[in-house]
Amino acid sequence: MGEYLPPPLGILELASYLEEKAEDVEIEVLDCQAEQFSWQDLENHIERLTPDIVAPSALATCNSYAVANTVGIAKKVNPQTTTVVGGQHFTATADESLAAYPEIDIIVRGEGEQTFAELVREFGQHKKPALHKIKGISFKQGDRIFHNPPRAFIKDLDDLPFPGYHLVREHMDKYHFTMMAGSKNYALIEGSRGCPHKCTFCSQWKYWNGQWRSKSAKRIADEFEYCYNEYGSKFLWLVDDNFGLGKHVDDLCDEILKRGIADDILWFVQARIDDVIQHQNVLSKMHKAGNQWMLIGAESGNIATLETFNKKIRPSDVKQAVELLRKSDIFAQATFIIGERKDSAQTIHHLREFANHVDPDLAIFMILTPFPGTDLYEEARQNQWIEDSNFANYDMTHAIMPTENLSRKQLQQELYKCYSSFYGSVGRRLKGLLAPNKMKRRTYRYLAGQGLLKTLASLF
Ligand code: B12
Repeated sequence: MGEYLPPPLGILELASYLEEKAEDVEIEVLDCQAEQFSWQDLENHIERLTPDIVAPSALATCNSYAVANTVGIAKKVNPQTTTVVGGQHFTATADESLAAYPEIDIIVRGEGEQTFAELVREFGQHKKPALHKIKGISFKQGDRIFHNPPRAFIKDLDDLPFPGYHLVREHMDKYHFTMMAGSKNYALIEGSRGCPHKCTFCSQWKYWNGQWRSKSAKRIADEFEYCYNEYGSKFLWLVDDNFGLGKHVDDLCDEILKRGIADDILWFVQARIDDVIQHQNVLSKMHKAGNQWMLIGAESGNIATLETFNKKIRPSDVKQAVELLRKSDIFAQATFIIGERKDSAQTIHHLREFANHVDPDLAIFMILTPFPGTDLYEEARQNQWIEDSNFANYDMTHAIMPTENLSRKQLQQELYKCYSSFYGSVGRRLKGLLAPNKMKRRTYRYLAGQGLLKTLASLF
């Protein structure tokens, strides 16, 4: 993805909720990436700040050791500091993580806002906090690990305060995503949580219990406008797993257009291919309202593989969706997955042909990764398919498991071949550099200087 610095949205949402619901709490959001902190800088900072609670963001499984290291540093500075972690990885591995990392005191499982606020209030009010009564946490007491009952989800996401961007105000000008938006200020906006579909490789739907909850169109547009006016954010990335594309998107576009900011912003969404087809009428309005980039999950051109993934689309839908996006001048990024158990050199060769046939503006090839929390993880563990248990490599670029026909090394080589087949084509590169769509021209110019293939070759 090249050069980027994203704002830490998850932790900013927790922070603004705390500000609203837990009085007398002093909050500092420390963005270590924006500060370019070393581990030593972090240690010095924690020493100066003397926090009662340290709660790092996690985002993805591949960051789990960095999270453990962060709370380890907090404990080293002061063993009395309470350390709290959360997010998908630690929710899915609550038992193992508490056992493996003595430096983690408490895990907030699932949706964080209410649980974390209640926890912080409890610590503020009582010398001996009554952890057993707080729903949604797992914790250690002595040698025993406790898992309290889960907490119900927030009913209406419009009740959440805006993310606490003011807590990282000094960094707002630094957040950027060069490949996607050049030097435009970059902000993340959450329109909805969860997804009703149940793709076997995805760790999100189980985490959000197969439910999809959305903020209202007005509320999402308010956040767009706020980030634009207050921080000059012109590249707005909607983090929704599944943007939906139904009537609420039509309404959202009306709201954005009404506010007169559409021509000056660029926004990005992830959507399902069947929704692109079903709601194709909304695409041109989306483009008019500033949506210039959409990510769609194609995953495979093989019907059996799509069924194994429980993806519920047909290969022919992929081509149709890309064409619809192209017609609306929305830059189409498609993802493809290799490494399904039955994959062989031949099936992946077919996938490459499929990707070339579908011809999205940008293709991302990923290796099937058994993220904790997925059915795939359980299946892979039971069958002892997992050969790499270093979570730092769980980034969909490293091969973690072999297939029935390919070793991990061969799979890694196949990933390289996928990129080199798609981007090695001189015709595609030229078409990209001269494309009528300005996003495409910029992306291909950027990619040309990235040495992507060299990096991928270094993985095997
Ligand atoms: C935006 C985004 C990015 C941005 C970064 C954004 C950032 N720094 O904040 C970019 C593009 C850079 C990115 C990169 C990657 N990403 Co990403 N990303 C997302 C996305 C779309 C949104 C994240 C978000 O802000 N969500 C909204 C917030 C509010 O939700 P949340 O983080 O889950 O937090 C809530 C709770 O989980 C909980 N919580 C979370 N953390 C904590 C911590 C504490 C202490 C507490 C109490 C509670 C708590 O409370 C919060 C409020 O309820 C998610 C999918 C998704 N919709 O969440 C994928 C996702 C997190 N990414 C994923 C992956 C795999 C990656 C990459 C590895 C991809 C790659 N190959 O490079 C890299 C990893 C980079 C890195 N080392 O961190 C996967 C992770 C899967 C997994 N289990 O590991 C996800 C889930 C996508 C998916 N469907 O598979 N990503």
